[in-house]
Amino acid sequence: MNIKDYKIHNLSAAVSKLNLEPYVLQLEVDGLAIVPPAVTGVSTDAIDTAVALLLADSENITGSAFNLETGPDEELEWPAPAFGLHLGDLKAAGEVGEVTQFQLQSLASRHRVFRNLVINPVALALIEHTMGTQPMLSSSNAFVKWRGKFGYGNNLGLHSDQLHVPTPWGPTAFNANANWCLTEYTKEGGALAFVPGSHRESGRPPADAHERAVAVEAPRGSLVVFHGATWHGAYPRSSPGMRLTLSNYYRHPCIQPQEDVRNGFNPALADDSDNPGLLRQVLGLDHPAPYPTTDNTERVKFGMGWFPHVKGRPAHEISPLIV
Ligand SMILES: O=C(O)CCC(=O)C(=O)O
Ligand SMILES: [Fe+2]
Repeated sequence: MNIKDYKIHNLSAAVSKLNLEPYVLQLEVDGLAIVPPAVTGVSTDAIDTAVALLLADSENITGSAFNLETGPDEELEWPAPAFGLHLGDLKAAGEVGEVTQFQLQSLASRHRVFRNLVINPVALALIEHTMGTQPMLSSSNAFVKWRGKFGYGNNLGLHSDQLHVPTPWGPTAFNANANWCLTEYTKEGGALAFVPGSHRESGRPPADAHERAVAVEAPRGSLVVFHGATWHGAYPRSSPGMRLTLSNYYRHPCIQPQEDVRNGFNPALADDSDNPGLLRQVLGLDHPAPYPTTDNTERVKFGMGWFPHVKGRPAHEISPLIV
């Protein structure tokens, strides 16, 4: 199916047309589906472009060149802690290892290739299945990862993405995730780890959950979709080279976004995508909430914007209510 033809709220038709029944089954039973590149409709060229952009951005941000086969050319370190999270303290407590990963953020603003992945019909249909309603984007990030013993530590960093939602959780996802494997996923290569069926446990993982974790092994270009309740983390990368992941994180409309998409995304960029209307919808650019007020007159005009006026007269000209 072409992105141009995809419409939200026609889900079972989209699932059948896109041949997604096996992945809906995996989502239902395991809480996570691995969709091979041939099913996603995404070209190798698009994956190559995403990789080239992320490697260039990684060099631009850190100052070190990066190579898929060997990792960063130079050793990296975190900045001295300025406030809040003291990495130094965590490191002393054995909870942080060497620097082997960082994130690149707000990728929907970065390039058309990332915008098209946000509205990829296969990803959207599977995410919509987990939520039972129109998904919206919460954030679009990349995990840039290379070799290192520690990774997320002994418990593999297991967590559920919808961790801010009060428990007990039900079958409807409040968040769900589409991880695009921009490089091959193997256990030694630092693949995603997850606990099959954990989306039915209705809450966050216990301390020993990693004993039941399995690796998500998948070829480059695969799409991994998982329910916001599914316990997941990642293995450390023991093999040379890099693992690159695009994590498009979606939300149920009742959940606030991680990124301030409404104010941070230049709406003109939506036109530079394969389906501007759908992208605007998923980014929530035209969503009625929160009301887009700027000054007091605008407050009156936007909001509900539905006021009575005197019968038989044209609509009343409203002046600011507070000056
Ligand atoms: O692969 C990883 O490092 C973890 C990914 C993850 O937690 C996520 O995308 O929510
Ligand atoms: Fe996560």
